[in-house]
Amino acid sequence: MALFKEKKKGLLGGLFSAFSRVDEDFLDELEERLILADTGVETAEEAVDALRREKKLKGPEVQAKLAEILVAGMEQAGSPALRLTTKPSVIIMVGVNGVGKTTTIGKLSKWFSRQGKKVLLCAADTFRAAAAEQLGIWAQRTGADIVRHGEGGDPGAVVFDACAAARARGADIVIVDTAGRLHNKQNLMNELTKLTKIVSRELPGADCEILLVLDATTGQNGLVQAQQFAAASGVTGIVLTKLDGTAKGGVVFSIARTLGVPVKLVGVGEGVDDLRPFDAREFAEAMLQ
Ligand SMILES: Nc1nc2c(ncn2[C@@H]2O[C@H](COP(=O)(O)OP(=O)(O)O)[C@@H](O)[C@H]2O)c(=O)[nH]1
Ligand SMILES: [Mg+2]
Repeated sequence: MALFKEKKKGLLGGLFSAFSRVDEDFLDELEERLILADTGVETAEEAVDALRREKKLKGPEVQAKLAEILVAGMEQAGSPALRLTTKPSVIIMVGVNGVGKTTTIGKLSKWFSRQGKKVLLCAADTFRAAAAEQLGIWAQRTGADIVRHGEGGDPGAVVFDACAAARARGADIVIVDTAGRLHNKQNLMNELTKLTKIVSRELPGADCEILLVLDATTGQNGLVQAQQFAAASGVTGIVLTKLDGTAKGGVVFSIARTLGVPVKLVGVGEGVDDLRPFDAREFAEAMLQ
């Protein structure tokens, strides 16, 4: 998995060859580098403490053990698999402006289309006309249907129509794009609650993933915002975007701890194919290369 396209060596790579065993010098250096890689202080301390008990390990064993420790820390947050078993199933994308919601929808649309699924995009970001246009381009490019209203329309009405269209046209997956106006947090949360209520009323029994999109390049800072978001909007999973643009992928490991929600997908570029299902082990191993 090409997680760190440009930087073949992560922040941690050289460490394991430079130190031949687990001693305090190694552990100090490791803690520092984990923090630099944006795992957050708590994750770094916990990993180092767990490794301190493994003094007998050498070379690649240390690397493998550390990966295992990091992965175990993530598993508490739940399964990374998308739960979309019903027809139709719904995905609602939430998150602040610019994190990559609309782009991720384009990628998901291609992904599901390639599996032979009928995808319906729902332009519930009615805040800017450009938002629906951007989604329209993705719909065209990936062969998906789209339901959109005019600028300034009621997002709830678009979702309502999209649910009706999904039933009428036999869509497999409905993907809802939303606006990310965090400056008016209470309104935003109320709106998201309203949208999920409309979905459960109009498509009773449909599986619904509420995916919070986070930009990996904002690291620990982004997490503070996300915490409020996740608490208020019933988020079921995280999409971590722009991992290609940072060597600090370690933020993945503090997301589970901070938000209590599993990372389900990662974005590794601007292209339509640059989306990966999240695999904690694969990710940890790539980060420790
Ligand atoms: N490098 C990189 N850029 C991304 C990724 N995902 C989205 N972007 C870019 O981030 C910018 C904002 O994306 P957009 O989908 O419009 O964000 P939204 O406001 O949340 O809908 C665009 O320039 C995207 O091309 C990613 O995984 N990697
Ligand atoms: Mg958008």
